[in-house]
Amino acid sequence: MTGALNDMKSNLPPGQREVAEHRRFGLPKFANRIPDNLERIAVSVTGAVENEITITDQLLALAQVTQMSDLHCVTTWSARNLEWQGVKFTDFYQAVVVAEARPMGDIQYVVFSAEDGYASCMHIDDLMADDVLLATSLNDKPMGFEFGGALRLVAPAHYGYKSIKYISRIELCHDLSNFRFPKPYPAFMNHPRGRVAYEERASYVPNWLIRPIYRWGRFRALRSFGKADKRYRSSLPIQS
Ligand SMILES: Nc1nc2c(c(=O)[nH]1)N[C@H]1C(S)=C(S)[C@@H](COP(=O)(O)O)O[C@H]1N2
Ligand SMILES: [Mo]
Repeated sequence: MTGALNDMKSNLPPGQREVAEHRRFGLPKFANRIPDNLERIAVSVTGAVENEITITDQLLALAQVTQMSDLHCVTTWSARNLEWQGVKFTDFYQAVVVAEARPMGDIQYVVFSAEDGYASCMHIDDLMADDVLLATSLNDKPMGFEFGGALRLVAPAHYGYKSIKYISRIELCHDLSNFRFPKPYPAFMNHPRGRVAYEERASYVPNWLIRPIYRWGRFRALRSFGKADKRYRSSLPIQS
């Protein structure tokens, strides 16, 4: 009951609770993996394309947008009013992927890979939504290790696990036959679309069961990420 009241008061999607602070989060397996390159965009475009390409700074030549949006994690926390800067995925798709990589056949999904070993998939129609960004900064600062530099996806209508950080590869696909949610995590943790409005948190498992399991998983993940972040900060040269 309290949960339902909270949801109504804050207009959050079902099952979500607002967090005061947006912190780096994700799957514990990837918490300690620090990408070598957090500043320079270097992303390959592969899969069903005529011409494989690598994107670097040309992304910065596209129209830059600023967008305020919320981040809803499947583990039931939501961070609100995050201000991202970057380019719209549709602009990138038309200007770079279509023009230079030249997609082949009927593209249905895009599989993203990241520097830390994480991977995610998005339906192509969902990527064309106006609020999907390839972000380069958050609150006017480069995202860095904390929030997924050099490049991350921002897909506010989808659960956080679709907003992949530290992007290294964008693969165009006709179907999801080659995609598997990163091991050792079970396949049910992935939903092909993961839309918040339909509460597509996971596959096969009902939400009444997945919500409490994920709430518990959240604390485990927070511990892993808290430790990893501390280790990362202590490895940095001291700023004078
Ligand atoms: N590369 C990478 N991207 C990732 C993850 C990850 O572990 N690695 N975790 C995902 C999950 S589960 C969430 S909720 C969001 C968290 O984003 P944040 O670190 O900005 O809070 O990142 C998503 N993108
Ligand atoms: Mo998440």
